Amino acid sequence: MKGRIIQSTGSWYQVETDDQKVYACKLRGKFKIKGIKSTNPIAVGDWVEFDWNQEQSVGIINKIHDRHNYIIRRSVNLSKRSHIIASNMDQAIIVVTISRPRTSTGFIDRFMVTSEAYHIPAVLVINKMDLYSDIELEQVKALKNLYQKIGYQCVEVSALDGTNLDQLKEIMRNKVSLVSGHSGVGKSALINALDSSKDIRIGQISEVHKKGTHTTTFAEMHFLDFGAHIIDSPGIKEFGLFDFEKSELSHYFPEMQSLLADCKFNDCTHTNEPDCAVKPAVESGEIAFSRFENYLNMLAGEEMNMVDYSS
Ligand SMILES: Nc1nc2c(ncn2[C@@H]2O[C@H](COP(=O)(O)OP(=O)(O)OP(=O)(O)O)[C@@H](O)[C@H]2O)c(=O)[nH]1
Ligand SMILES: [Mg+2]
Ligand SMILES: [Zn+2]
Repeated sequence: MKGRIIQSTGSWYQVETDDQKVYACKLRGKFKIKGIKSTNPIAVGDWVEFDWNQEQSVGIINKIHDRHNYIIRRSVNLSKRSHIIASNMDQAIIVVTISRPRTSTGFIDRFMVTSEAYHIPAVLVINKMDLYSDIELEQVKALKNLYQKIGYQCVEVSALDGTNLDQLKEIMRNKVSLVSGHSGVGKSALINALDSSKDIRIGQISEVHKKGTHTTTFAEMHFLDFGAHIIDSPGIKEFGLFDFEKSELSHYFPEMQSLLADCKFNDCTHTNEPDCAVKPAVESGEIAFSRFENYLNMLAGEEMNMVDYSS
């Protein structure tokens, strides 16, 4: 039988077949996947083959299919092991909020750059539209204009009152979407709102720090009744970058990429080089200053190597 891993807890895996039936499975013996030193040999999103034992109600996974793409979180400790968060997704949805908690453009841009690097389309979802002040609504507008102009799909939603959830459903239908973002932005609440039969545990926003409390602790794929797969994942604080060449980074900023041919040097980093085409575009406002600033921060190389998309 063939199915897709929707959850893994220790040595047990929940495998969903094409008819949305779920089977509890274990791994046959030791599994090693070449090239990846990960703490989990099988991740949410993986397609596997398994034998079903009717009497014992247990499946044995005997084959894992090649991954189309995957996201790795490198462990911060000394062992060079990493954890695969999810694999085989069609798009990555970043859920952000203006307040409670606040999401910075630095965080958004790291997410967008990583998605670009591995050709996973990214969608920006601005949640909690029900609670913003007039000033915050202006910020929503600015954020939406900024990312739409670059070419990203943006949706303003509210899990609480249902605003624009139909629009989000259209974006998600017939696809596998990874949902990511800070703790407390409402990733799990959105899933519950998109499909009323779902009852995923949601957390509180701490009154002191206005932040989430890390309620979701492992990735899990859910099938939603309008025909979509969504991978809920634990909130992340920082989104580090993969290793890249300095002259390569601007390739992952679509609005810069179209100008690169006009820079004098083809390895231009758009910092101190003469006859650069990107810098004048920042000065004229054609490229948003926040994008360029975040580009420079990434170039300076802080907080790298925490999360990695690969294909
Ligand atoms: N006002 C308002 N509150 C919301 C909305 N969506 C979620 N919340 C609240 O935000 C809090 C956190 O929601 P969760 O769904 O647990 O957030 P999460 O992103 O899954 O957080 P982690 O699992 O910790 O990563 C809960 O108290 C929700 O009720 C919304 O659209 N409007
Ligand atoms: Mg959650
Ligand atoms: Zn340049």
